Amino acid sequence: MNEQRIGTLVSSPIIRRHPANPLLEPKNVPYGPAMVFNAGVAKYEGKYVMVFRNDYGNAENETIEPHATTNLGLAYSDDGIRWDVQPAPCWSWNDEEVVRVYDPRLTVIDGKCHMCFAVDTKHGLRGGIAITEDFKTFDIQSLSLPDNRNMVLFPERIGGKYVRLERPFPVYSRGGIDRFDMWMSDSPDLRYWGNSSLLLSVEQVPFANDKVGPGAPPVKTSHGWLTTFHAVDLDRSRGKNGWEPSWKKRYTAGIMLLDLEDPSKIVGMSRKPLLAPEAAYETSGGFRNDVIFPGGMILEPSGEVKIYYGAADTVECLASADVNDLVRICLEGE
Ligand code: BMA
Repeated sequence: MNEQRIGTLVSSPIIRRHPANPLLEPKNVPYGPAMVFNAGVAKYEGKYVMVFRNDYGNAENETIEPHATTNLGLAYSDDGIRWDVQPAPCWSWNDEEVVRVYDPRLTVIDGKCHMCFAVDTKHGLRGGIAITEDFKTFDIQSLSLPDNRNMVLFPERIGGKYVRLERPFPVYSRGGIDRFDMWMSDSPDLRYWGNSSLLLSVEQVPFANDKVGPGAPPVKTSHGWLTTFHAVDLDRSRGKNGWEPSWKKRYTAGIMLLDLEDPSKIVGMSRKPLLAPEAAYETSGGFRNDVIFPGGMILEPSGEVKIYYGAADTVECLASADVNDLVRICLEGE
């Protein structure tokens, strides 16, 4: 299949990258990862908490170690900008069946921290949900059927149900290639999930031709649930773009607004990327350049929305925008 090329993309003028970017990079982590990225972030018990992904390898000779070495790290912060990285990883999972867990997303529900995560197993990719109160033990509530990934939870029950966004991988029905969309399911108890419906398809996003999936867990505004998503475009003419011998994709972050009572309804969506790879730490020197992968979003009392994202699959960054501007570009479709 020939993908329509997307061409140059730029970030929205309403978003500002933090001058301290990258907020976290491998040299800040005392146990030797080569990539530190795709974090979940929440405000929890009076602090900012971040759970981030560590992958291993050697940036100098551009080799990565087997995925089995992936683990999750932990950091705390008083301001969401300067992070105190804990001395050891907080979780990893590798056994006869499970290869690794990665890409955590944090949502506080009823005062407890809920973590969604991706799980590579020997029999497919699964999406997991766990509850943790101390970031030492993770009480797993459910693991999806394969293949599913990129789950995020809404911060409160809607119509009495937990709601999650997710990205299954329907290969055969979508032409045997990547063409993955964003779905939604609900649950009475975090264990049994159903009422699944399609939320956002690749075709609806002008800056995607490959896949779209959930970003950070949604935040509540008076106009609806504000939520980021990742949008991917593939251009087969791209070649080496990072440590990998060949990397033909680009990941951008989009933004949309979902109905407060029925989040399966999209109230508005910006037709342009919110964040497209432009800064040096997004476009060069990484494992996979031109990747922006949002995983944490915090609405501050001032109206500032902090958006945490993995850049180039190698470092963790922050950008922010005013909540009214974000709502406006969704409603105007700007
Ligand atoms: C996705 C996930 C992310 C990663 C992205 C770009 O499919 O694996 O963890 O950031 O690819 O490599």
